[in-house]
Amino acid sequence: HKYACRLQWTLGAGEQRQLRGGHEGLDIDFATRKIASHLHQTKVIVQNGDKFETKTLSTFRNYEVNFTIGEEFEEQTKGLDNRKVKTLVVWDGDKLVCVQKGEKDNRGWKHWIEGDMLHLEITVLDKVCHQVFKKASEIR
Ligand code: YOG
Repeated sequence: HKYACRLQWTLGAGEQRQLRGGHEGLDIDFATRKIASHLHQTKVIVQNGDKFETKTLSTFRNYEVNFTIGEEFEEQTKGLDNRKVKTLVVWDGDKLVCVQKGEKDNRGWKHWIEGDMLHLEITVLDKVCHQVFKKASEIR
């Protein structure tokens, strides 16, 4: 994983599964859930060795978070559920695994790549949201 690259991925509205359950798990209000479940998102991931810059872009809201593998940091989920969590991202084989310690138990996400697809599994409590993004571009 020692390389620098920028990957951009797009998610179609039909490709997010069980998202509503996750939104409820995070106490997102009905109106926001309604909007969020129909969003097309773009995921931009810039990797430089152990350092990652991630952007989740949509017409409704954007979310950016940067992290270094193995270094716990305080994450403010601004514009999402607006909570403060202690976040740690590590590699588990070829999966990027994130644990977000805070008010909500069993919270985190996993990223992995299968061919031209970027998978994202977001978990909170007993809810799991699986999103599949298609590769849009690659700039090295
Ligand atoms: O991604 O943590 O990729 O590195 C998931 C939405 C919806 C706002 C966002 C805006 C969680 C209302 C994933 C969606 C639901 C719903 C576009 C962000 C919460 C609120 C931003 C994320 C990781 C992994 C960052």
